[in-house]
Amino acid sequence: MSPLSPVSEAAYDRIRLRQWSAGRARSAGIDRRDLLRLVAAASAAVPLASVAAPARAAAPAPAAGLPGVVKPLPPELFTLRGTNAETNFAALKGTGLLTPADRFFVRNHTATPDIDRATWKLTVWGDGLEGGPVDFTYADLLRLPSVTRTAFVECAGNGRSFFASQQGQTVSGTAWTLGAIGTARWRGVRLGDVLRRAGIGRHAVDVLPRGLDAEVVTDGVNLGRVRRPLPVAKALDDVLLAYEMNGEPLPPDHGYPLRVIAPSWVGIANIKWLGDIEVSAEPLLTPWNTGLYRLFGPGHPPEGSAPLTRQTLKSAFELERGATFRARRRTVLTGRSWSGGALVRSVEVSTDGGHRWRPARLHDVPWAGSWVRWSADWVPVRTGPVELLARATDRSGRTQPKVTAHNTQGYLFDAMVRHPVTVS
Ligand SMILES: Nc1nc2c(c(=O)[nH]1)N[C@H]1C(S)=C(S)[C@@H](COP(=O)(O)O)O[C@H]1N2
Ligand SMILES: [Mo]
Repeated sequence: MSPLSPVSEAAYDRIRLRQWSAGRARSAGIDRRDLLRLVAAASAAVPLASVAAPARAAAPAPAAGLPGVVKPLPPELFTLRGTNAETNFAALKGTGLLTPADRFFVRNHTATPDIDRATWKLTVWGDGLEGGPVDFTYADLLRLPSVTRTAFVECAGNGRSFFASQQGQTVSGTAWTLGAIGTARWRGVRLGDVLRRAGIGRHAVDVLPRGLDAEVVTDGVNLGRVRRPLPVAKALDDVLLAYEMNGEPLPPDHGYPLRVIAPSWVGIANIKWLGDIEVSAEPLLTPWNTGLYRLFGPGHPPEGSAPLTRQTLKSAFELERGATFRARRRTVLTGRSWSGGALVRSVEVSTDGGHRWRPARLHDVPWAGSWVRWSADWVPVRTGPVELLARATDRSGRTQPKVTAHNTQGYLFDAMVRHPVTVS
């Protein structure tokens, strides 16, 4: 089978997993022993989320913000979590399908770097090319055919805190609620166009985009710069190199001047501040597809599941937790549902802790890699505390479950989330 023929994601991952177990894949930019240590730590649920002190911060911290993030992070829009900022879902109410950049979540391993577009270039290199390295300036990229597409970027750990708060389970990593997602209209060039211009060979199997932000040091191990391989089949399918977000140049915190957009895939695949892309004739391993971004724990092999690819099915209310409603007053509950797999088919809402369910109205045509807005009327009758729930069903017939199977790093939480409110 030619590596350039579209293999299914699952088949590819099974092959790469076998290669990894057999020691036949290459560790890119990190010692194999360090990688094995990371994998061992991951299976033991030792926190891996601590990161180096932010280096080369682009700007001093704004009043309501973080030292490593350029844009303001006012508390009505964001909840700060370490080097990251989670979007408050309530702040998405009335914003339309696209998430404005001022309220788009930020996930930084270290800090937003300060990059000068005039001297910046993208280098494509590696033994998967027919020839030597090829550089692209910003102007070169603007001259290539441009494409536009709406896609969400969502952290694989979005919803992680509910493993603990709803299921009583210990997981490591940033304690996101449901706001580690945003949807934007991205404009840029096809990664496939850039790779073909750089002379990708038929023997290429992995494509490794790497960021220009600082190296990540965790538990005394330097993991190097943020990088995570994409199989060639995905790289040549629907992946963009984006220079615009919602019609504006990419904001510094979201990858200026160029980032990867890998629709439907885990957030880590969407490498920001892109500096170079290695095209490899061998499968590549980095911390972000070995110890990180696999499922570890009961039911998974010691080296973890295959690397995570697609995001899962989720729903969220555009509402503060603990919001209050007046009894006997009609109110419209709003929210969003999304999936990286089969499209959302329907959404149901419960206003009595999950006993009775009724359909929500969908306000968008479900579209791959995007989300669907929905609403449901509610006239609360009984006063006191109550839990709201929303659950989506996708076109494969799968409905969000009551419980997500545990994994040590708390990825891909897809269970229904109980949203406490009070009626007074
Ligand atoms: N270079 C680089 N790219 C990165 C990251 C990073 O820290 N550095 N974080 C990744 C992760 S884990 C996520 S979830 C998304 C977040 O994108 P955003 O900050 O634009 O919302 O970017 C990804 N790309
Ligand atoms: Mo992420």
